[in-house]
Amino acid sequence: MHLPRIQNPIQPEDYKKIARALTLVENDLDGAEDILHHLNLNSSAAIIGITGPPGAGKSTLVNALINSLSEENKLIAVLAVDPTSPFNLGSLLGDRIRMMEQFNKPNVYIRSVATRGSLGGLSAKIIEMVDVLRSCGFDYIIVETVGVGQSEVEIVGLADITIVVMVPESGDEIQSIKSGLMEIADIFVVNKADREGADTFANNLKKLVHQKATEIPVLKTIADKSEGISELLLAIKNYSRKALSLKPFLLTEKAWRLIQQKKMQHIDKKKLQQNIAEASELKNFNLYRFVNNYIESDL
Ligand SMILES: Nc1nc2c(ncn2[C@@H]2O[C@H](COP(=O)(O)OP(=O)(O)OP(=O)(O)O)[C@@H](O)[C@H]2O)c(=O)[nH]1
Ligand SMILES: [Mg+2]
Repeated sequence: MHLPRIQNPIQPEDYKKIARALTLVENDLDGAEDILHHLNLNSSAAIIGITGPPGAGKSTLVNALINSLSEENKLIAVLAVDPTSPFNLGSLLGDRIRMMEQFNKPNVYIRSVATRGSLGGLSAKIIEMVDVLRSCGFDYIIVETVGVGQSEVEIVGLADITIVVMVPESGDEIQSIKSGLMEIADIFVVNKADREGADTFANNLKKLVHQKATEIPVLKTIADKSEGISELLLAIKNYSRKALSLKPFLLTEKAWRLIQQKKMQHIDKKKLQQNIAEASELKNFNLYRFVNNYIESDL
């Protein structure tokens, strides 16, 4: 199957081809390997990861970014990673409605991706799906994920630029910024800057971030009014140039995850549980010895 090399406006048959290729790759169906082995990855697409707590305004921000980038005639793809938690169903429905206006834009492709929950966040095939989109010729590929621990870390290996979205009410989360988020964020956005406490929160965040002597921008936005979006886009574009020097690091992160997936694909967790249940009945059960034996016998 040949991937289309798209142009603006994207042709209806190309939308179909993209959707089909993504489905094959996402579900590892026949033809998926063939697509992946013939990707054209020389394009200069920018992969933007957007993560942050539920309801921070990530989708609204994506919407606003799409509007601005469309004015520049860019081709944009969005992968919205659905959280598996049923608590998010309400806002997911909201996402669909909010993003609906983009479905009429001939330069935009939007798809939601189910999480497998396996690694706590991102879908197992998200790296491959992004590369399919890159190969089709999109200029910007945006991946939205809800920040739930692991997925924030995973997104680093995937995206050229990781944007962490916070809100003025995230005061309590400042601890998590200290312990981890700082490493993954290339840009911090304080969204809902129309709310009380936004300036204080943004200033505290700035102080914290700049203590580490890094030059991570901290920007304020009001996504639903498209305020602060041009500043954010500028920061994204400035960062894209820097990201090039990180390429071997990013490629290593991706390779790591792909190898992990391939190595693990034959391991059936249910069977593993059965085996452990049986083995742990034995008197001198030892998990470390069990794991060693398991690896030697099964792989
Ligand atoms: N006051 C205010 N509300 C906003 C702003 N940006 C988004 N919202 C609202 O916040 C709510 C959540 O926005 P979403 O864009 O769905 O947030 P999200 O982070 O994508 O949510 P999940 O995908 O469920 O994690 C919506 O009702 C938005 O209209 C903002 O800048 N100010
Ligand atoms: Mg959302």
